[in-house]
Amino acid sequence: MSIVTTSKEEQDAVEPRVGPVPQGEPEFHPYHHPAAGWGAAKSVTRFLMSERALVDGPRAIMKMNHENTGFDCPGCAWPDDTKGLHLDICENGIKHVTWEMTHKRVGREFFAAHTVTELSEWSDYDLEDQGRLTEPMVYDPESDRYVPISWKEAFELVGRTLRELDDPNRASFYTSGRLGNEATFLYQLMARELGTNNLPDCSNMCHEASGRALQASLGTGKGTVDLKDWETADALFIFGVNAASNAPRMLTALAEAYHRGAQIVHVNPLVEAAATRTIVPHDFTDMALFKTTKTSTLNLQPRIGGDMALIRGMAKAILEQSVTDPKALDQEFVDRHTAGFEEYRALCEATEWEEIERQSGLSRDDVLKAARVYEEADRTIVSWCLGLTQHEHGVDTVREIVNLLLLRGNLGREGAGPSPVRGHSNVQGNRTCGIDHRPSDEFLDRLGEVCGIDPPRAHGLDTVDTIKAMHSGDVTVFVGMGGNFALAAPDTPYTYAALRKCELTVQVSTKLNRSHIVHGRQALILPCLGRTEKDHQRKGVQSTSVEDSMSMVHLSLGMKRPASPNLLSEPAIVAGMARAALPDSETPWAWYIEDYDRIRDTMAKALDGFEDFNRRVRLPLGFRIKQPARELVFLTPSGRAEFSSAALPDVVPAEGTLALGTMRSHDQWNTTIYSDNDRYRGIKNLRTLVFMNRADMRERGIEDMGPVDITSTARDGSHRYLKGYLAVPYDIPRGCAAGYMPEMNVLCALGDYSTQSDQPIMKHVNVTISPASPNP
Ligand SMILES: Nc1nc2c(c(=O)[nH]1)N[C@H]1C(S)=C(S)[C@@H](COP(=O)(O)OP(=O)(O)OC[C@H]3O[C@@H](n4cnc5c(=O)[nH]c(N)nc54)[C@H](O)[C@@H]3O)O[C@H]1N2
Ligand SMILES: Nc1nc2c(c(=O)[nH]1)N[C@H]1C(S)=C(S)[C@@H](COP(=O)(O)OP(=O)(O)OC[C@H]3O[C@@H](n4cnc5c(=O)[nH]c(N)nc54)[C@H](O)[C@@H]3O)O[C@H]1N2
Ligand SMILES: [Mo]
Repeated sequence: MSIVTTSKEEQDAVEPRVGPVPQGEPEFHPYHHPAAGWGAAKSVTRFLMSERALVDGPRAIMKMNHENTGFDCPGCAWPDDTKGLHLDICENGIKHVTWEMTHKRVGREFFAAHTVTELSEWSDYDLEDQGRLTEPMVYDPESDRYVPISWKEAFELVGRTLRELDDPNRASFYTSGRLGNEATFLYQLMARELGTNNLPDCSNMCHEASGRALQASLGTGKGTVDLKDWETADALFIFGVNAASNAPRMLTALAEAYHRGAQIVHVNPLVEAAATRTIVPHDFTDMALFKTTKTSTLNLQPRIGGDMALIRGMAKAILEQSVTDPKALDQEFVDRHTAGFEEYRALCEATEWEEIERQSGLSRDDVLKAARVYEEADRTIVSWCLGLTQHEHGVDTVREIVNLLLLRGNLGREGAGPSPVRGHSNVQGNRTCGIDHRPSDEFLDRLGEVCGIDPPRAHGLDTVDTIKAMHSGDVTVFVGMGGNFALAAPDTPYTYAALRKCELTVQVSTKLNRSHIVHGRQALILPCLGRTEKDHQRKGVQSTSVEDSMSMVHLSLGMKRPASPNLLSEPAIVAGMARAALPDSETPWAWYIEDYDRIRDTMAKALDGFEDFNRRVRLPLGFRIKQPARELVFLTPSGRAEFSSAALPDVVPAEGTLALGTMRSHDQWNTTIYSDNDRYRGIKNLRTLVFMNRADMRERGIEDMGPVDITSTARDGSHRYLKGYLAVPYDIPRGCAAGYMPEMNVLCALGDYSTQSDQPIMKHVNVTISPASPNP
């Protein structure tokens, strides 16, 4: 791998403000109220008012997540309630829907009035706040403005540029996880028919580690549990997720679990709101009576990256216990279904308690407490999100979770198993439907046969490799199906420079964002329908399907009038590009778009688990994709669930340095910022902050809310900086710090990605923090 450095000039070229102009002085008051409940209700009302959607908003929300008659919440990937509870909605889901339904529009007059250079100085908040895009636009270098272009000409520009490439691998096709399954399938088909597997996606920055770990251990890239399992588990371990903000409907599951007496253990360097108590938002009696429910029975605060040591400690304790109490271990399950146990047992024995304590940052007592909960539970689910995956050793850590589950046979039965919390609402479906830069031969064989193409076999580029290749000139065409690549990717200035070197950048989007402003020599903005909107095609109104975190596939049907008559659906945009780029294609692109059932009929033949797709997806709750591991069928080399035996990584920060985790505030959706507040963490009017342990602050002479400079040091020794951030004294272990993405992507070196998953290391950035130096 080549060493990547960022020059000072590249860094200075970055626009610093992402969020809105703060509405007042920065404030920090620790939050002591329950999660959700009235605070959430108040916040929703404020948001609906600001988007002028007080009438449409609530009406749409009543249609959200209905059994196959509404649209799927475009927010997180938490599954819909299986009991037909129609109001399973949350504050942030409402915000994401309302954001899409805004009455504001960003039309040709706007683009005529502002040069791109001028817009590059705008905050990301202001760019998106202009409202929904209304027609295709092309960059005009002479006037430095985006000007209108017809769809036909836009497709022709994409087609021509792709056709002229001397190698299809000079193009890269990014997917953000909102894209529905049908568009996803066509998109990957187009890329592969062109001849490339360059299919980077947001999952490369998100759950790549989970997929690889589960694949290696269990022969499936997904979790094995569903909501019913959540409803019957005796113990829930929740690692590294800020559920109250990022998967709020989990709160309901936690409250229910508490009521039935389940143990709920949260493992997180920060005690997040979901680890305290909640008012279940759709329980009207609870709301009326301010009745709170606890959502935690034990909180453990390991150091950043310390989870694997904690899990190893729990496994060690179980194995020690099993010497005197054979019931602690499910020896029969281990013998029948697993491989590699003896090696793992030896490794646990050899791992010293001191090392476990040092690496986890927890006392042996705390580790034993967690082990006891695990041992006493008959059915255990372990759930996790980015706190575990965005690390160098993310794969090993997720595999360690599986190790722990296997010890007590917590797999293939009700109420037990691994349960990753996915990010975007259809990020899991994207993978299932072919967005994978490392496709298996079986997948390609079948795709080739069903679709009559000869798919390329060489692995393609992921997110990090795409950025490197754009920077070096190897990739010259970038297509973004949704998302905001410029801001979401690590090493902001380097990523900007990479995008600017492209011959053509194409962004399929709903709103104006940074990825339109940071563009290639030629650039297109292609505006698409949102999920809430009616998708009219030749054979009538179409719905698309999505897959949630727990492998349920169901239909999503938009019912709002489109934001503009000149929008196309995502499948139609893919087909338009494909027809222009592949004039001799035998794929019936236009025919597919007339009726998405036709796409689904092809998917049924090409994809595993999609048999009889059109019928099953119309069942009231859709259908669940078969999970072999759930049936104790393991598609691994040994045919068994495989224990992994990885050494504990050294995660203790070097003297004077801190491990910094980048994360979301309550009021944002990835690169979309709703406000400068982070209610559950007690923050108002501030995003440029760093949460620190007070002792670490004192040691460095940093005042409460005092200005600091942050310097990261990459593996290659290069430095990156953020200046003038405010230090917030917080309940976080010593040696750890935390702050917000996407601002902090400036600190993440592109070269610092996991050697196990290729995921950028976004939760363990090596930094020094000092009182701010006065401006020169
Ligand atoms: N409202 C809202 N919902 C969202 C999103 C959003 O931006 N806004 N984003 C969506 C997407 S794409 C995703 S992937 C998910 C992300 O959901 P999360 O994983 O909750 O995302 P982050 O905000 O990055 O929060 C990471 C959590 O991990 C903790 N953490 C950091 N380092 C460690 C560690 O070493 N160990 C442990 N145990 N914990 C650690 C942090 O304290 C924080 O609580 O949410 C999805 N849902
Ligand atoms: N430092 C740091 N960086 C991170 C992370 C982190 O924790 N720390 N998290 C990473 C993770 S988990 C993820 S998933 C990525 C997120 O990366 P992305 O998915 O690329 O980014 P988003 O911010 O979700 O994309 C927002 C944009 O999507 C477009 N959009 C919204 N709805 C639709 C739609 O229906 N169709 C289309 N075509 N476009 C739409 C809008 O134009 C909007 O501006 O960021 C990653 N970056
Ligand atoms: Mo994500």
